[in-house]
Amino acid sequence: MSAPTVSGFFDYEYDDSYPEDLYDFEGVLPTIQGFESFDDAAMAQYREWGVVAIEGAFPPSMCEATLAALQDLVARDDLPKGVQLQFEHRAKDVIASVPAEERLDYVRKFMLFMHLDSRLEAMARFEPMMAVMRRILGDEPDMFQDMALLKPPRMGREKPWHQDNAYFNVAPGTPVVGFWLALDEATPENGCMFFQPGRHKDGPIPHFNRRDWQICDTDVKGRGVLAAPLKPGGCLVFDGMVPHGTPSNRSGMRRRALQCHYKPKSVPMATAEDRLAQFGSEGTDATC
Ligand SMILES: O=C(O)CCC(=O)C(=O)O
Repeated sequence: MSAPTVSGFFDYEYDDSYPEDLYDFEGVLPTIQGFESFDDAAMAQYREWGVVAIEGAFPPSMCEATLAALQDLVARDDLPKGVQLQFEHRAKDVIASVPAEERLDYVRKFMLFMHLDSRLEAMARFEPMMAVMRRILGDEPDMFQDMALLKPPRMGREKPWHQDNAYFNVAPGTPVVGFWLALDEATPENGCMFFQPGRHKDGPIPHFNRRDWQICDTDVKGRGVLAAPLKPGGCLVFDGMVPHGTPSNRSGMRRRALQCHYKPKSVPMATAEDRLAQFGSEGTDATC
């Protein structure tokens, strides 16, 4: 019997070490309850801090359907071109013998898959969430990217500090809203999100190719970090310019999450040159 075909590729071998105090935090991001609580005060916090945390945003049935859809998709051996499925490096020796329905526990990153399953499309177009997006963007939201970082137990590696717009070809000043949905309880131990609220106002920060395309560690430390723990079904709505990161999952707990990014429909995408002119470190004399 031949080994099962597995779509996807592996993360590179990496050194999972970073300064131990990189995710020290001064406090915890406050939460509101449900999208319907996204009122003027929440809007003011979004503008001021660049992030709002919402518990109980999605019903448990929708989270279960989302997880089932993710599990079904990564079990497929015929994923269409354009979909990116990346396993953790440490899954390399075992993945061929892992039952298809357990593959999700070995995935690092899954991208551009949302259109393949109506359960996921329903989640990405959940009207109470879209109403919040419309309010922030002042336009019809255009979902231009979807992704899941699954951070498997004891394997899931760090996503170093970054601004999301450093990854997107959008013109300077384009409002981008990130949406991050916790499918398991997310805690500081299993790799919840950490933010530097308010720092989106400082504009683009130089990014460097180190453990990832990231902000220099020394540019992060000691600058008002808040952790954003969430229960399953809780979500974060955040500005594409607010610095954030997630530590490695060194715990035995799953930390599955899904994220989408929205821009105003009337604003076109720009070029990689536009992006690097803002976030690239070459030519700016910056070192890391
Ligand atoms: O889910 C995570 O661990 C980090 C997500 C994130 O910040 C990103 O992919 O931009």
